[in-house]
Amino acid sequence: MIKAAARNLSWLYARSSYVICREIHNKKVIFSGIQPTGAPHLGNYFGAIKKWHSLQNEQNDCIFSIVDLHSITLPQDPVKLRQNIHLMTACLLACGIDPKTSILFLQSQVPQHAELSWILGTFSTMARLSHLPQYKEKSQNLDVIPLGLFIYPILQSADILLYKANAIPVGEDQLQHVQLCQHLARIFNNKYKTVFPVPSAIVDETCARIKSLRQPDKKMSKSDMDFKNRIELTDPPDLMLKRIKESLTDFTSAVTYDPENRPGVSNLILIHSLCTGKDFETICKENEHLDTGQYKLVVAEAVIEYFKPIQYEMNKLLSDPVYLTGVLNDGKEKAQEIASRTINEVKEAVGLSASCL
Ligand code: AQP
Repeated sequence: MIKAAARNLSWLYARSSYVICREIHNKKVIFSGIQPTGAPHLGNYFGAIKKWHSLQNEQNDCIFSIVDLHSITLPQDPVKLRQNIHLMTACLLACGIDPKTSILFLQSQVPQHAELSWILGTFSTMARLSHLPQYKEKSQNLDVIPLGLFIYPILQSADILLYKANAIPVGEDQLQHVQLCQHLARIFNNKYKTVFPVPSAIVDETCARIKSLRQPDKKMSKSDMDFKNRIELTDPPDLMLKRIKESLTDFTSAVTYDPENRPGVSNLILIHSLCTGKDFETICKENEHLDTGQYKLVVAEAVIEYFKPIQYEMNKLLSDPVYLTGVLNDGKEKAQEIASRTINEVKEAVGLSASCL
């Protein structure tokens, strides 16, 4: 009988350790970043931040960075940049990023990002970087192209690999950059037998590319000079209404979802769907008696309602800059601990180490 009980007990242990192992195995290390180039817009929120929040709540190891080193690839006013760092911190917290369960930090406070970026740069080629679509798009209107604009995808790879992240939640615009990171991880692993996990992008197809309001063939973007193209999370309700009223639709008045032929109204239906959880078909059916002008008011109401609690929280946080600085300082400590372990491993592998002398 005692033997039988012991057998049962060991079976129980074996079973529970299997469950625990499986959970550890399934737990992902998530890394993602956002530039402090202004307030986040609906594209940032639905394409990235909302996913960060759900990944955090699924008990993954989440590391989120406000990537200020990336933001200076194009000129920034120092006073405005500092303000934007605080603003972005408040926005992320208000959107549910919890600094107790996730690491939230400012990229420039962890110098290992720049160090690893240099090392990875020695494995990359100018040919590969010059084919990246974001570089081509952003450099086409510049007479003089800053070097940072050319090499920032390598810094992005360093951001990811420094934390040995295996999953990167991003919008569609970042897919080629994650592919570059995969390529660099493989090259490094082959050469030095050091194991960087080869990360995968997590892209939610429905909201991977929220379009610009007035140029629906382009993505909504913070760096767009025309504010009318986006809705920022900090926009007061009347401004959100104004932006949606001024959005570009077409000469057909019906509310129908057809992203190919009717990108403007389809973008509004997508935003409406993301704010209400209703599917496209239900939305079109419910609003079939309206023309697109009237429908814009319905969309605006949904957007305003959705962001009301986030805005309330954000305003509270913005009135406490000491707390915001404290959050980033705590995050820096935690990020540095991981980053310094990885950079030491990398330096050792490459031979950048005096330890064998
Ligand atoms: N329109 C979008 N739809 C879906 N996801 C988007 N993202 C950006 N725009 C959209 C995702 O948001 C995350 C943060 O990206 P970012 O800081 O580079 O934001 P941005 O709006 O793209 O900012 P900028 O200043 O306008 O950057 P660029 O220079 O890229 O045009 C990323 O995961 C991004 O995919």
